[in-house]
Parts: sequence; structure tokens; C-alpha cells
Amino acid sequence: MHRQILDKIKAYSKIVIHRHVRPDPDAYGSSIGLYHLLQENYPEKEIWVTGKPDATLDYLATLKPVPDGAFQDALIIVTDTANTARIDDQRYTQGDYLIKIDHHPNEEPYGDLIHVDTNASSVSEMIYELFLVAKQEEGWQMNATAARLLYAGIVGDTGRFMFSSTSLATMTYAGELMSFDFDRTKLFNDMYEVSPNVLKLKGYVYENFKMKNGIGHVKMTRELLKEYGVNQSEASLLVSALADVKGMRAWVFFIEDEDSIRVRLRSKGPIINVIAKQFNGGGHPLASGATIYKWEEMQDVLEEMYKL
Ligand SMILES: [Mn+2]
Repeated sequence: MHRQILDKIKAYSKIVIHRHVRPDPDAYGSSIGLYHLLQENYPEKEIWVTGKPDATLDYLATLKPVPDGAFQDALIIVTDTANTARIDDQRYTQGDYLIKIDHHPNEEPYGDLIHVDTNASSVSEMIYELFLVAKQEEGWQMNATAARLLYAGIVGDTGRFMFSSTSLATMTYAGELMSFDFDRTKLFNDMYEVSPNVLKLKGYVYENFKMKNGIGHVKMTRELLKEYGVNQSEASLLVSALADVKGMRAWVFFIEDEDSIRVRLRSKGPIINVIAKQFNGGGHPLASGATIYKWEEMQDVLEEMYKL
């Protein structure tokens, strides 16, 4: 598979790299990291990386617009994107040949060539693996810019090497990437510093969460969010805060929005998306979301959780 990808890269003089909408560090790391690798090793080729810039990831890289003409006769490589609806920049259809490189389950097998490895911690890790083969067979060189991006992608998708997807290969590659000259302390600060308001609300979560029979919950009214100066989507990011509570099996955040109450469910085992489906929602078995419209319904959701 690596050989086939490298042959296509060699064969095309124009290459455009895509990633998914609403990007995370692995989306940026894998796509822009690959872009810098290709630029380093094929300076004669016309190479682009596309997707709507996300200001929260400016610390990783800034992007320039890609002209329509770039896609004609081009090799298109899409990283970290499970399905075509989530590909950022739908002009990928205008290319000549399409390669998918991803680590999500291959539920929509799009593209002329598909390289999916669900055991990979991140697509940034997969790009590094591609580099190792290319280094051996084609003499590719790594540079610090690409190394920093790939490292950030691995760190992001492994939750700083804590998730179970972290393998010996992950650590080995990350270790090799560390040998390049970039500021890891600054990178970690850029990735994980949060605003004082959000951190204070996190303190509220730790002070005020309730737990019964291994089921936790937190209630956040609009007044509370206003008092802390935190919006609904920022508050939603705190849902992982209860993962470390001893004895916690599953938990739910109720966050009041303009005209509804967002329900964020998380679990360490019990399948909770069945409950999400009962309350106008859905999602993954261990991480899903729902919506209720009155605070009285909060108890209904909790009762379902206790039953489970
Ligand atoms: Mn990823």
C-alpha cells in the first residue's frame, strides 16, 4: 500500500491534500505535515493543502486559498476523513485520482486507493509510517516543520499519549519526531492552555457534580454560564472532566442553551447512545448527545441512566 501511494505521488506533478471539516490537530497535522514533506522532497511539483482555516489552530499553521485550477489533473489525497460529506473543500471531485488515508472505520470506502488503518493512533502516525518507507525506498528527508505538525497530530489524537490507541509504534515515532528542532513546550502550551473562565467553570464542575450508583451529572443553567462568562460550546468541552472520578461508570452534562437543554452523555462501559436516541439524539456507544426542552426532563434522563 505504501509503495502504491508513493508511485502515485511520483507520477503526478500536481497534488492537493484535503482533511475534514471542523479540524482537530490530527487533521491539520496529517494534511499540512504531508504537504511540507512533499514540498521538501519534490520541490519541482505543484503542491497544495486545502480546507477552511480554523483560528483555534493558527498556532499549528496558517493556510492560503487554493485556486480552482489546482485541482485539474491533480492527485488528491484526503487525510483523517471517514466519509466524503466531511471532506473540507468539495472540489476534491475535480481531481484526477483520489487517495484516502484514514484511521476511522472504513464505513464509506471512497477513492481510487484506500489506505485505512484503524489500529493507528492518528493519521499523523500513518503519514510518519509512509515517510519511513519513502525514506528507505526514495530517500525522503524530514524537516522540522513537518515533524512538528505530525507530532502535534499524534499528541492530539492520543490525548497526550494516554488513550489506549497509543502503541509502541506511536511512542517510537513520536520519539523520532522529537529529535527535530521545534519548541515542544510552546506547542503543548498552545494546545492545552484554556481561558481562566473555562478553568473556573471546571472548578464548578468538580465542586458540584452529583453521583449516584456510578452515574454522575452536572447541571448548568444559562445564568450559571453567564456568571462564568463561558458559552455553551466551551462548557460542552468540560464533559470529559468527570472521567477520572473513581467509581464513575457513566455521566451526563445538562447545559442550557437559548431554547433547549443540551445533554452530553459519556460512559466507561454501559452503552449510552440508546438513551440519547430516546431524547432526540444519538452518537457513539460511549459518547453521545441529546436534547431536552424542560428541566423537568432531566430527571427522566437520569432515571434511564440509573436503570441501565
Ligand atoms: Mn485523527
